[in-house]
Amino acid sequence: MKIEHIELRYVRIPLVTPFRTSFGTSHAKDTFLLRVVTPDAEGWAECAADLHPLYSAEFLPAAELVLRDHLVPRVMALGPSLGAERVRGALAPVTGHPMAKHVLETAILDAELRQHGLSFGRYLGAVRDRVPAGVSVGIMDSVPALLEAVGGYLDEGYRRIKLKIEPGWDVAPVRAVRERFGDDVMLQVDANAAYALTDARHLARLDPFGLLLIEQPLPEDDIRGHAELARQIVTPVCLDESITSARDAATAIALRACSVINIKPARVGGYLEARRIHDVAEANGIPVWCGGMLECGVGRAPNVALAALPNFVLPGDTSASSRYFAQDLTEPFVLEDGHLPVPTGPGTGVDVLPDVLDELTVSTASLPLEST
Ligand code: NPQ
Ligand code: MG
Repeated sequence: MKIEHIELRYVRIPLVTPFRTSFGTSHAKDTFLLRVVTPDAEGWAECAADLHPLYSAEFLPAAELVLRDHLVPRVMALGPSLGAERVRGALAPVTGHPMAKHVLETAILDAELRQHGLSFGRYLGAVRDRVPAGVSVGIMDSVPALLEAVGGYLDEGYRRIKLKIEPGWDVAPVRAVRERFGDDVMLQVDANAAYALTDARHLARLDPFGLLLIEQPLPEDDIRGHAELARQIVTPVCLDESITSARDAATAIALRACSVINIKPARVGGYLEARRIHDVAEANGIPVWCGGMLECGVGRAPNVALAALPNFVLPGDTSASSRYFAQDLTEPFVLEDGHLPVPTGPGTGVDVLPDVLDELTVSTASLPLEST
């Protein structure tokens, strides 16, 4: 495959409602779309990094720099042997930056699959044509406001509720949701690393509520802490930020630091590594689910395809477009009976809407293809 042009489109998409987590509040989705032009097809992908290095160390301006100065030159140096399955190896000498690697590999994979008329789902090994949708509910100013939001999502048909938690907003909101909506609601919580191991006894107060899991209670590098916490609480421990590769997954599983894994392709450097994590977890009897980074349709489509693999046995954060955006950059993903359809067209199976893209574009940059 020959790359003729690589372009970054920075976009800012307003959120329908502010999204608060233990690390901050977002009012809009800021990202860039990476477009790869080849003689036979175009590929598109969405960068999952935020403007600020809060969820992880990566952030958008750094992703652009590492792409321009380090990642794109290494991929171009592959010459005629360039292909999506070669990208991870070519980029391996560059330490870290999984989200920058992910956006480049995914755009190249999209171009390749479009060229061959193959969908992400078919390529990755999807076994379902639709996936159950969960929703991630931000930290609110009050319990009544939370109950109104959760009630609305349940009315829409979401199959699983995830509450964002932090110290001071954990037991009370979980109790309130259970009391109002009952024990049958599939309910889980996500701390985004906001706790310490010394909070173990406090977190054990969540045990009576029958949660599916608690996601990433401790800092990302604290695998041992998660293993110790998992011994002290009944709620299953799920890792998100801690898992950046299939090797991480194997380590965390072996050390009993988690009994569930959240797979985000962006966090692990792309869909090929995401599938390896799926396979490692499956071989160990560890269920996985597909996380989300407030993606627009460009990034949501391949996530939905991934979530159709066999060991994605829990509903993911693959919500409908309307959960985040009044106007998506693609045709919106719409909830049908609590599920999203797995796209079937070539590549991601979705296309950016040119008029919406123009309206929401903040700036455009071309990446030089000659190594400097
Ligand atoms: C998580 N996502 O599982 C992440 C965290 C997250 C759906 O809960 C801008 C960009 C804002 C990425 C807020 C969900 C974000 C973001 C939260 C990721 O931990
Ligand atoms: Mg998370």
